[in-house]
Amino acid sequence: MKNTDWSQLWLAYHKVSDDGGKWHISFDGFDEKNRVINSLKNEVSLALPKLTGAEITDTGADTELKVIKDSSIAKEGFVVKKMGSTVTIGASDENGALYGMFELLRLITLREVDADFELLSEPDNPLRMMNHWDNMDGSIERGYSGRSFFYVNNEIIVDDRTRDYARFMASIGINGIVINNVNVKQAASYMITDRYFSKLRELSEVFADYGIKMYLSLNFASPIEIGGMDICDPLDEGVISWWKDKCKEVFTELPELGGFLVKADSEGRPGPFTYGRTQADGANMLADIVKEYDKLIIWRCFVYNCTQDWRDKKTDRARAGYDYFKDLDGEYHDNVILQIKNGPMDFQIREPVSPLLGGLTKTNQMLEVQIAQEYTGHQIDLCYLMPMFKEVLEFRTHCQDDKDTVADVISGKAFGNKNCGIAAVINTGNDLNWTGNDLAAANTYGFGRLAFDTTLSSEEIAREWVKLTFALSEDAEDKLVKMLLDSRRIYEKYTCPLGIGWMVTPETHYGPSVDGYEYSRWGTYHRADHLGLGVDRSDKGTGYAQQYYKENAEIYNDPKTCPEELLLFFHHIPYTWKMMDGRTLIQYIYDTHFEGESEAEELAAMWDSLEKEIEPEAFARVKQRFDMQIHNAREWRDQVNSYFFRKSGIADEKGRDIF
Ligand code: GCV
Repeated sequence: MKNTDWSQLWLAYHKVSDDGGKWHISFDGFDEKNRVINSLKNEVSLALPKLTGAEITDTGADTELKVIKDSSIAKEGFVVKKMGSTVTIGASDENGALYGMFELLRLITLREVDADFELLSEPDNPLRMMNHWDNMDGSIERGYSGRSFFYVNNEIIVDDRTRDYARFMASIGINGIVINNVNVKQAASYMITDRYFSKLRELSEVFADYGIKMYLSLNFASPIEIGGMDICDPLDEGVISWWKDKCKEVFTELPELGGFLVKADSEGRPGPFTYGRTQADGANMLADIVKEYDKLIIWRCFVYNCTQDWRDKKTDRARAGYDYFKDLDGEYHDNVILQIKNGPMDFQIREPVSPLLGGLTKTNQMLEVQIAQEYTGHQIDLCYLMPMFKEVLEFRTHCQDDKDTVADVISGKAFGNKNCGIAAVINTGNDLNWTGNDLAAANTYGFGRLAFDTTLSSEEIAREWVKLTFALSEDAEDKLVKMLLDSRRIYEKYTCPLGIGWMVTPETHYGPSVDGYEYSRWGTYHRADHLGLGVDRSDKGTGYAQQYYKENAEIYNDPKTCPEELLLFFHHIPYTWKMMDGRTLIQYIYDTHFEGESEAEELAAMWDSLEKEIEPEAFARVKQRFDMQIHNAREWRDQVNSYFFRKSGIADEKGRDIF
């Protein structure tokens, strides 16, 4: 049966059989009145009849479903077991029980419940969060799927859609949601005042029903903006006392709130630097105050001077995070978590892993990725991001001999931290299908699944999502999974080669503008001249490569050992440089851009071939996006190739037209 309810994403529960029979549900050790257990009951009562025609009954059941408290299972983990006509979900807490139920429903949808089985799953990351960049006027910074569903005209909305959203998030194991943009401006500064408390409480309770803690982004200058003070110096007694009173008020009014996320001293946002204080001074001041309420301060490391002049060849934005934060390692208090973007720059299609991850060894760390496709195609172009996230998670930092991957660091396995995990800038909005491009929901789903279980492969996640969302023949399913898996590589081919990044239209961040440079008239990101391109970040250049532990620093420092996909991130390379396969760099650029464009056309053709199996409206929505993607890919191909042809004066060996 085709999926026709796009508002339900992977919880559409399309029918898989008609022989569900009668189910009886019992609870042992869990309070049936608990809000999360209540959500569990609601979900199973909604899903089972839809999936299998099953009836929930008190007597004469064919299947016994037992939800049992089992303290041997890790926090938020679960066991799902089927033996004959008895299905058991074991968990040590309510979240685990809810996740176990979603797992069971997933297995039923995937038709994996015929034989007896036992499955144990315990979350790899303690915190699994979504960050919304929603503004209170209803716009979304870097949002590509409509307006905000949290805010309209500076008012907070809590409705059925909010509840559905909470269900989706719980179904993939998300346990924390930051509901407002890290750029906290105008009305959003008043979120921590009684203007919004009652609506915020309502919202936080919807989340709490699904085991999710709500968080707010905080304006560091709140003492000035809403408190009428002249300063927000984190070491000033008056400022500290203002925050104490404010936090008391906030956590009394919003007991379910998990804490605050802070962007300070970056892109015009206020912060401790104004007063000659460190990032640790700022974070610790707030953390000490919220500690009494058992809350967290999540402090972003995306701190850099956006107006720096790149004509100075030593200046390097990539260095900033490490330069500002590394020396303060060990100074951050226990309830501070540093949130670190996956790369040192800004969510480009290819960047090295941030050297801060694992570079810090005495500090709670959280990885920040972006599923909103700011630089990766705006949810117009297909770009399934799990392969990128897997690379980041599996990266060996060499912070110690073993247990040194990014996954080890952020899960707490490396250094024993409890306050740590992973967050994604989310890609949802008020569009019916939530993510603009229906296929972009694979990233929403995938992020949650991967955050919970970092060992899942990109393909396993893609296949699950396809099966849960569509009802396709095996052949069509294989095609769609392949499209997803190939999409990041294709996008990379027709856009920025070899880790150079950007070359994108400033401000909008969609479409090519090879020399496009944000914030100033000086410099380019690629630093191309008539001989070559790329940024020398070796010890002879900006020295960025030396921010890594020795093993990685040595590899990155030398263009001959540097992984080729990052060559131009780390080195300024002549156009005539021989790549590993013998091609010159310039030929590689030409070839990949021609290939990327034609592979984007192949993706579109593959989608066309699925027409008979996909419900017409969804088919048309996605088809329209592929048309736009092809147009975009052509523009990238032509602009990048002609730019470097003119710059280098070297013709394409294959004699193709370069416009
Ligand atoms: C929320 C990039 C984006 C900004 C974003 C910023 C951040 O610079 O373009 O829109 O601001 O990252 O992560 O804070």
